[in-house]
This record gives sequence, structure tokens and C-alpha cells, in this order.
Amino acid sequence: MLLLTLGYSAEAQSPNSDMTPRSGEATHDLTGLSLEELYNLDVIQLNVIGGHTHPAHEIMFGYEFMFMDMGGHLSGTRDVSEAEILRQFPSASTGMTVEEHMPEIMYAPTNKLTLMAMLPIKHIEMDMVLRDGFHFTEHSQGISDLQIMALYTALGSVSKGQRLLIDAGMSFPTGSIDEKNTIAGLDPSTFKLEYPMQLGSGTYDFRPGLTYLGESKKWAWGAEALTTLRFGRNDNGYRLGNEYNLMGWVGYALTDWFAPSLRVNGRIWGNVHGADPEIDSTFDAEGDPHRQGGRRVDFLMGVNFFVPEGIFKRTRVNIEGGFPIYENLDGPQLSTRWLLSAGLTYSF
Ligand SMILES: [Cu+2]
Repeated sequence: MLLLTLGYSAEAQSPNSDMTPRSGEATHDLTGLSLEELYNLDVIQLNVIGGHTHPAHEIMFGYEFMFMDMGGHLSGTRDVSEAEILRQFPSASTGMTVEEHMPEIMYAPTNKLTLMAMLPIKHIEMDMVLRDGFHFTEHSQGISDLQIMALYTALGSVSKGQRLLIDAGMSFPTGSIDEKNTIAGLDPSTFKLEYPMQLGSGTYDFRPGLTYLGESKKWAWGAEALTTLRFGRNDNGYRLGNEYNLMGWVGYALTDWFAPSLRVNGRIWGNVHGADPEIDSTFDAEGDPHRQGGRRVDFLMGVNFFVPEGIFKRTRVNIEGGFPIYENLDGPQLSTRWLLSAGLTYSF
């Protein structure tokens, strides 16, 4: 029932704005609700960067877990067998998992500006096989690149039901680009890990974007274009390719505490420019700077929970999982099988 209030407005900054209920909606007196309460009535907030904002002086703590499972190879959209890779390289990857733990904090100095900071912690594993059948696993683990972002509401407002946000983000090179592994039985046994196994970009990256957010009584929808633009070279003589993200989503509130959602996320990412002289580009495809780029469209289904009352009030839980519906890689490169994320946030 709380969701019925979404269509009504009582924006603290402009008490004279549109206070009349829209036609067709039930009438309740919501003028007593603060802006904070109005924001938090919205059960649907996808856990995507730039996907939601906070009212003035609100703080949010969050934790997000992400998992990606990769296996099988593509070159363009064509399946490439392990045998075919082993004719070209002395070793081939057979699978990879990326596990990410991400604490985040958000704070809104004003109703129009929300700031956020995130520090991902990654654990990456890649299974490899040599021509002679020898199997080994590569590991890397540690903090990735610190992300900060400002979300500025340029047009619209929560009470109007539609908003356009300008996203201005920055990524700092706190993640290691010097991850090495020692593998017994391999010669040389200690070697620098390939580009996808490194934890950070090694460069200061800009993340500009635009987010459109829409919400009605029971629906929330949105679209976002977010890029990662990299310049120069890192300490190891390369920079990762730029990234371009375009996504759209829709969520529907079945109750005041539960909303399923659908999201489509398209990504284009470029090849590595330059090369780390310590990474062997002939040992496997993952070490070749020209076999890193790709395009992918993911289809994701989510469930979003919101605690409207009690001690856990304003706690949100998001669980989302999906798989690529289109993948085109500068390969041979490992294909993504499925993705899963789970987030927990608390605002006060
Ligand atoms: Cu938040």
C-alpha cells in the first residue's frame, strides 16, 4: 500500500509544486511525508551504478557481491575449440571465474547531488591446460580500482516521476597490475599474469555518463549510458581499452516490499593499447593485447526486496542473475556463461 504514495509529491524544496493527485489514483493524504520518506517508498532501486540517488543528508552503506563464470571460447561469434587454440598457442584457458566483493558508501549533500565511492575486492581464477595435457590454475586476489562518482539531477525530480542525471566518475589505480603466479612443474615457474588476471587498470580513468530514471505508482524504469575513458599509459606501458555501456531496465512492484525486475546491458570494450613487456603474448591468447576487446549484451532478471518498517527499515536486498544473449569477442577469448550479483544496502 505504501507504493500507492509514489505518484504523489511533497518535495521539501518546493512545497507549492504539483500537490494534486493525478487522475485515476486513490486519494490519501501524504502531505505529511518528508522527502526522505517519499524517496524510500520506492521499492524498486536496481543496484546499478547511477541507478538511484538519495535525498539531502542521507547516507547509504552497501555491500555487493558479484560472480561471473566463463567457459568456452569465441572468436568473433564463432565457437573455437581448445584443440584449435592449442595449435596456435602452447597453452589454452579452460575456464575462469571472477568473484567481486564491493563495499560502497553514498552520501547526498543536496537533493540534486549524490556522491558515491566503491572499492571492489576481486578474486580471479583461471584454469589452464598445456599441449601435453598438464593442468594448472592461475589466481589473483586483492583490491581493485577505487571508484568515485557524482550523480547530478539535471532535469526533473523524484516528485515529477522522471529524472535525467549527469554522472561524473573517476577510477583511481589502487588495483595491482603486477600480479604474478608461481606454478610448480612449469618452466619458468614464476610469471606475470595475463591482462584479464590483473586487478586494476593502472591508469586514472574518467567515467562520464547519463542516466534516465522514471517511476510511477508501481513501475520503475530507466536507461543509462556509462563510459570508461582511459588516457596515457600505466607504469607497465599499456592502457586497457575504453568501455561503453548502454543499459535499460524495468521493475514492477508486486507488493510494498517485493519487486521483480528485468535488465538488458550492452557493453563494448576495446583492446589493450601498448603492452606489458613482462606479459608473454605468445604463451596464451589472454596475454595477447590484441585479443582483449569485445561486445556483449546481457539479459538479467532480478528480485528486489525493501523493508518498509521495523528495525531493518530502509534495508534493501537485490539479487540479479543473467547470461549473455549476444557475444562477439576479439578472440579466441573466454565466453561468459552466466553472471550473478547480490547487494545489500542500508540508508539512514
Ligand atoms: Cu544509494
